[in-house]
Amino acid sequence: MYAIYTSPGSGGFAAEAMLEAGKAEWRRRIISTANQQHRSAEYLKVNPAGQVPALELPDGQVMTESAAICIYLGDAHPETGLSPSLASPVRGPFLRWMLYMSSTVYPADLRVYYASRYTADPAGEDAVKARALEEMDASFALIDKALAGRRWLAGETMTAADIYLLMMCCWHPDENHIASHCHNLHALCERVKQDEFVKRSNDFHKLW
Ligand SMILES: N[C@@H](CCC(=O)N[C@@H](CS)C(=O)NCC(=O)O)C(=O)O
Repeated sequence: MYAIYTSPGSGGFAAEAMLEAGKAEWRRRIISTANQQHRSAEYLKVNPAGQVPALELPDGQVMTESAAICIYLGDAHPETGLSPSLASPVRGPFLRWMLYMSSTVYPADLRVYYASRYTADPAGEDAVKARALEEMDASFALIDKALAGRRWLAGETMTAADIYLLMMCCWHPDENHIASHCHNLHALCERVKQDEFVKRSNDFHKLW
């Protein structure tokens, strides 16, 4: 059985949609970041970085990094079609977008939410936040352009990249930004929200 360490509204959202889609046996272990449970000595033994999500595999190994977890679960449950195989021409674009989001958009979002961690000068926090938001918006504009004429980010069917992208968009501090500035992206998000496994993950995460 898998176990996912997760907190409401966190990067666990995409991982849990993948677990649901894979019809895997799994359980949720709630680590409330709001209550600082991710800083507890017990949880730091699971993920020394003190972050969620973390996935415990059936053999007891622990994986961290939300994008890696999603790619892995898609690979482990190929019948979902959510992680295109190495034999697929879509594998390259799929990995490209997963890593782009986890290495660019997600960190920019963390700078928006935890601005105080990114400057030694308390007076600089607003500037950190403003620049990080600009970076998020530039990334969303880039993705929106790449989506012109496409239904999905990679290939012709929904993949984990689309679920991950929905999560990034839901984290935008201005809930109207995507709908008003990124029309292709907004349409994709509305499509992904219809997926039953995504809906089930959102029952816990309440991203929308
Ligand atoms: N690179 C990590 C980032 C994980 C991360 O920062 N998670 C946030 C929640 S979305 C967290 O644990 N925040 C608590 C904190 O940093 O104090 C990933 O993709 O999994």
